[in-house]
Amino acid sequence: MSGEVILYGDMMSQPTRCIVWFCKLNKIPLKFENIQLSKGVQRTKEYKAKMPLGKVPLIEHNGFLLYERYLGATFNVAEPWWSGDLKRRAIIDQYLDWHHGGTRIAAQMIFAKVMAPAQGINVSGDQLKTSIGKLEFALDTLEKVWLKNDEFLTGAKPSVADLSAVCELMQLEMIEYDIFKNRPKLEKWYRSMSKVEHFQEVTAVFQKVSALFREKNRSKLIIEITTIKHWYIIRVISNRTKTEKAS
Ligand SMILES: N[C@@H](CCC(=O)N[C@@H](CS)C(=O)NCC(=O)O)C(=O)O
Repeated sequence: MSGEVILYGDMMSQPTRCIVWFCKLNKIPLKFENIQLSKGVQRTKEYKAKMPLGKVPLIEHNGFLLYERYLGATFNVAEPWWSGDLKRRAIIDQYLDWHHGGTRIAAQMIFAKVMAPAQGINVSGDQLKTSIGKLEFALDTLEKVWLKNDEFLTGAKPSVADLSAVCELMQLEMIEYDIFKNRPKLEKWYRSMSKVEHFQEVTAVFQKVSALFREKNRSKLIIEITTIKHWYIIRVISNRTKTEKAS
């Protein structure tokens, strides 16, 4: 492949992590441009000139711009993460199509429990209940449909579908949401995926922020997160004992 591949993203974003992981596994070198979502960089005029939706990820290769995570076809990546076999590719697409209205519901929970409180947005108890209901349904669908016959979502081998799903579900660690209760297949699958090469390095930033967030929730630790390039600088400002129960 000739020409540099640039990924505009934020390692706190699920699809960004998925692309970084996919590229590492398939030895596609990437230049990473940090678009810090918490600072609103995605909404700046300069960024929107390239990505009018104002979202990450964005992939740029020799002037070709791609808004989604579907790099496999672009770079002709082969098994197991993508496939040259049309039927297997259709099965991968079938999951990815469902993913956006299914597994991606996890993001609604993170909005309700992490982002909305940070931005002073009120999420009603009813809204929260609806999100929990949809999430539980999605998790049951993963257990009972996608993992019904095979160890991975699209067959006996993992694919970009599994990378996408793991990157999404890991967010729920932040709010200590138990996704595995009564879901043994999901748990086995998640454990297998967390042993896939590069998992630790791709999720390191997220894991660190997630651990601090959990600690903050338990102890009212006040932290400030800034980034330089794609490194997160986390500063503990003060540590007070929490008096009320975490909600
Ligand atoms: N459709 C994209 C996801 C786009 C998306 O929702 N990105 C989020 C971060 S995960 C974003 O940029 N949010 C910032 C905003 O909406 O301001 C994919 O699944 O690959």
